Amino acid sequence: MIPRVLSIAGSASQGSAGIQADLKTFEEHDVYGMSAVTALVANNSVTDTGVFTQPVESVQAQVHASMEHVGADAMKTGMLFTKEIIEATAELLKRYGQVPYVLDPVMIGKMGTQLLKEEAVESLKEELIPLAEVITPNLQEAGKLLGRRAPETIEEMERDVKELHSFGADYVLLKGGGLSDYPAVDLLFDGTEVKEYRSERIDTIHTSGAGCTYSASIAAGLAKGLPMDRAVEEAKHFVTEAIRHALSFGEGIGSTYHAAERIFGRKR
Ligand code: PXL
Repeated sequence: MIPRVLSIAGSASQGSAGIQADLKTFEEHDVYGMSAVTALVANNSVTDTGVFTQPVESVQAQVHASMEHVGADAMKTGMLFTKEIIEATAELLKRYGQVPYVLDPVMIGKMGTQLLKEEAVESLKEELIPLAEVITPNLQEAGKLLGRRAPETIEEMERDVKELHSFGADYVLLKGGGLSDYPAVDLLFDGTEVKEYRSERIDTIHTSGAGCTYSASIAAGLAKGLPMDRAVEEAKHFVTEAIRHALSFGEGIGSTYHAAERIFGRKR
């Protein structure tokens, strides 16, 4: 049977991030994608014009519907927005989530919009992170989870990736794309060893959806049965090409191109 992946996340109308990025990425990986939408974000390349939250019962009904009739080989969460949705998601994962679960701790969108309420950060830490196979924070999210400033060097990233592991996920992937003085270095920690994934730094502002695409690609790899280090390695290539061939729509931040690896291949 085709591997199946469920994403519980927000809709990003621009088509670059959120559920849209997840489903496009799943399709590129030949896995069957499903969604439970937590909130709708109306966004364009310059600004977000509205955030419309779904009621908890809607999220629950969407997950029940896909899990009872299709089932999943991996799950992913993105924008969860409220404490109530996080609590409901934790219950749903306990019921259905005996499969790898990728938690992307989405907090603030590229346009500066809050995608996780301030008062929900503790619930994310206490209720969801311990259920995750891997969490994929960027530098700002790592800082927020640890209650201090974001790491600014690779040495600080190494310290933080180890500390984040104590929150209870099996793996932590700390993404260093925001360290502008370095190549794009991400660190994966399994509790014993830090593994490094490097790619060249691509000079573009059009990176909307990069984090969603990366975590969705990892979830697809895990659904296919790849071990974590291989799933991350493949996803790092996938997102690097999606950024290299980003689409400069509109007047502001354009979109990562989810089909880039298929259309253009990998640059070696
Ligand atoms: O890039 C993070 C992100 C995630 N999820 C949704 C978003 C965004 C950014 O705009 O809108 C729904």
